Amino acid sequence: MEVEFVRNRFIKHFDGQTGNVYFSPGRINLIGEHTDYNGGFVFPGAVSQGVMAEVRPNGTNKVMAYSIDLKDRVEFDVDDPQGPKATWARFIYGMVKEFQLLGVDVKGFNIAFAGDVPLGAGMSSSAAMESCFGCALNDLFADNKISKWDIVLAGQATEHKYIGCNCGIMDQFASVFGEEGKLMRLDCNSREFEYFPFAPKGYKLVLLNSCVKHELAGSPYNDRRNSCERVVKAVQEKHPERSVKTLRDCTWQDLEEVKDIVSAEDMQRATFVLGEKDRVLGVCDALMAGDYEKVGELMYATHHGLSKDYEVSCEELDYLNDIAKECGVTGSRIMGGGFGGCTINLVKDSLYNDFVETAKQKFAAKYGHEPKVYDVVIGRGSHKVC
Ligand code: GAF
Repeated sequence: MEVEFVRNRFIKHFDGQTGNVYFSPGRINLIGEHTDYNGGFVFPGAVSQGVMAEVRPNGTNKVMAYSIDLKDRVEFDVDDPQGPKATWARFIYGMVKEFQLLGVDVKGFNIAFAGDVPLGAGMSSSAAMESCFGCALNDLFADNKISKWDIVLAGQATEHKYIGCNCGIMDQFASVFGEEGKLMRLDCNSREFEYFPFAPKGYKLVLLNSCVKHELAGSPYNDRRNSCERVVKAVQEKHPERSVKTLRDCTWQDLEEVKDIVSAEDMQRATFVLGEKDRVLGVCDALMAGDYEKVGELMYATHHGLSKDYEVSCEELDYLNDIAKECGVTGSRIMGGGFGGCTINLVKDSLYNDFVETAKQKFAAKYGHEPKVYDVVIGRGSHKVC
């Protein structure tokens, strides 16, 4: 995204002066879905698409915000206890509130922002906003003293308290910590992570967007999390002597022991999560061994689990996955929270054109429109642009 695009609008919609410009990306996730809020592993990376904001303190206590994409303007006081109604503005409000809780004296500012992360595509446009606003608040009002992890947690708290999505920390983590050309394996329990350079020779990562829009806030996403927590509670009751906090601390034996206490549906969800934990570790080993066929096999297994056990797929995503299989694509699966959005595909260079063309044709024949295609470029995390 071009700075001039945001700057021209910032100048036009405010007092003609310029401010500082910040950028934060959306993310992909190679594997490890719905594991973050279960204390498991995830394997994300930042993408080149993101949110760019120009921000300037305005000497008042008012935030004057302009969404370039929605052509909407909202004002609120930094001490307003309720905050604005418009969802897009609540992301700014939430970050302001969370920074205040961190002890930062946030003053009023003018902000205009735009994004090129497709909305509802499972690429974390929300986290891109949160971390971009967090990066700006940190620079303008906190001398950059707020740690990256605190920005990640402020973003997650914004989702929980002001948006209504009880998400984990993967998306905000990827947006803040991302590095060019590198994926990251994060242990969501200990928060330890490692960078993995990712440039598989002879393969590409490509996203196919079904254009079925997902909306995680107030959605079955939170129900999935509740299912997992019910299973954890049952294991805790069986084993008060152990410290069981999340499904990460549960074994297959634990699941077996509570299978008659929890519902079949909750059990099915927990089964997926335990399997997914192993698959992320399997992908790490396979990547280190350069075994992309194994990586792909595990991606298909994840898709199957997300579709049949965790039940966060939809007909369109399953169809894209079937097409990938038919075309001989190495690995393919739903990416992100699910209920719509994209599949992520690991495809051999030699098959790429055939796969993308076939997917476009077949999908359009069935659903009346082509899927959108995004070649993945693993980009840099949150930063000040100028
Ligand atoms: C969404 C959430 F925001 C993440 O925290 C994560 O749970 C993901 O869905 C599923 O892996 O993107």
